[in-house]
Amino acid sequence: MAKSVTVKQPILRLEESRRQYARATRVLVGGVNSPVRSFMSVGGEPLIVERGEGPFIYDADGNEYVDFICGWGALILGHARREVLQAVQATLEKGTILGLTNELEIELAERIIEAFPSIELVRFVNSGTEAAMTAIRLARAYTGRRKILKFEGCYHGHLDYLLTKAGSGLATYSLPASDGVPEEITRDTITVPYNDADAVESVFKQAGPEIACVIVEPIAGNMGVVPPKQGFLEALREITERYGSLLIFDEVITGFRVARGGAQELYGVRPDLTCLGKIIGGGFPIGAVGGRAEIMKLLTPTGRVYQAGTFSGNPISMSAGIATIDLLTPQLYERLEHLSSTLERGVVEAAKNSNANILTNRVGSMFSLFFTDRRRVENYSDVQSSDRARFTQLFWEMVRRGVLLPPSPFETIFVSASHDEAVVKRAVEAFAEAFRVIGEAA
Ligand code: KE4
Repeated sequence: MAKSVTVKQPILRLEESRRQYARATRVLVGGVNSPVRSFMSVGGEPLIVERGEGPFIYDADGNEYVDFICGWGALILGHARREVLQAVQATLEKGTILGLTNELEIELAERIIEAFPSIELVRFVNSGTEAAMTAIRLARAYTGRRKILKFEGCYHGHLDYLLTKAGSGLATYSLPASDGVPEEITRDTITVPYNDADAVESVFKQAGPEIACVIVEPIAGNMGVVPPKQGFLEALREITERYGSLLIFDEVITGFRVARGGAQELYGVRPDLTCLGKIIGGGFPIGAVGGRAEIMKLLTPTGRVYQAGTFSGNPISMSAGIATIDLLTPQLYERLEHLSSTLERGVVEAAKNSNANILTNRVGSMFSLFFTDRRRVENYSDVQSSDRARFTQLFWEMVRRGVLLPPSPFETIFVSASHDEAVVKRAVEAFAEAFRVIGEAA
């Protein structure tokens, strides 16, 4: 049971953040444009940030933080990477939205197809939400079926029929579902525990011929990081094939993150459709859905599944995505692995030295820690049993020490290629002091 803790505000100077946040709340709902930024889940006022540079982010008071939010996973190269900015500046010289197809869209799509053998055709959209929405519409059209199976704690964006027992902001605010979504919209959405292939099998035994698709984060990143158990993804592949349903991998986080070809490269399981986002936009708004040509061709204009978007494939997002992907070399992934494993080892060591009971889950440069005595965290209920109050204490102790974790235990700590050994060492030292303070306060 979470112990109630008084959240001591950081000792940093935060007056300007406070002033700007007060102003923001007068014109923006909750003072934010996405709920997880409100810091409500960690019981305090949010930072207002001014700029980012490499692994650092600076708030309105000029405080410097080592950033582990990294644009919620979009910034695998870190903030303001020179090559990305130069590519965008060169594109801007030719205008902004051009309104018709531009070569940059072809270039980025070719890179995605080269990295993802399961993808034969791509459609760019402007967010991960749109990618998931389009993928599900395609699955329903292709199979002629209505039902969708998703997993507790997975988040695929804020589309009506997937806002059931979702992760990210819904988990943060303990919302089993969202208001404003009529019951008949989610009636066809079946939700089972993550990593539970038996539950999937039994649902398919009952309703398999009605199920259009299974949508899954192949490595969950919206309940903290929860990797797939051995054989889980293979089971989803086998079951969906057996019943003629489609398998959708939501790789909005994992695409180009855990490997150039995402989780499907790492685990060797090929979905029918893939959702992408974040990294492929290089820090600009983006989403994409890709898959087998026979499915993708159902989209307008070649098919009857309507989908459209004013800014889809816009040159700015395309050029930032191309510049980013062209820097994702095998050496870069080796460096990310080295930095991330160093960080994880340091955090585990620091916690042990302060008798803080934590468990870490990590896949490549996606990392989470949970305050729990459990030996494994494999699904949403395991995550929910962790001590959120302790996480809140840790979060603010780290802010005090100039290290910015995602403001929720249901998010992922991301390491970027701009983080170096010195920055990781600084973060580990901050973790060690924070665990000590928390331990003393216990
Ligand atoms: P967007 O619509 O926010 O671009 O993408 C939705 C989405 C889809 N699929 C996965 C696996 C995702 O993680 C996301 C969005 N991730 C959250 C953070 N966990 C975005 C941050 C936010 O909501 O502000």
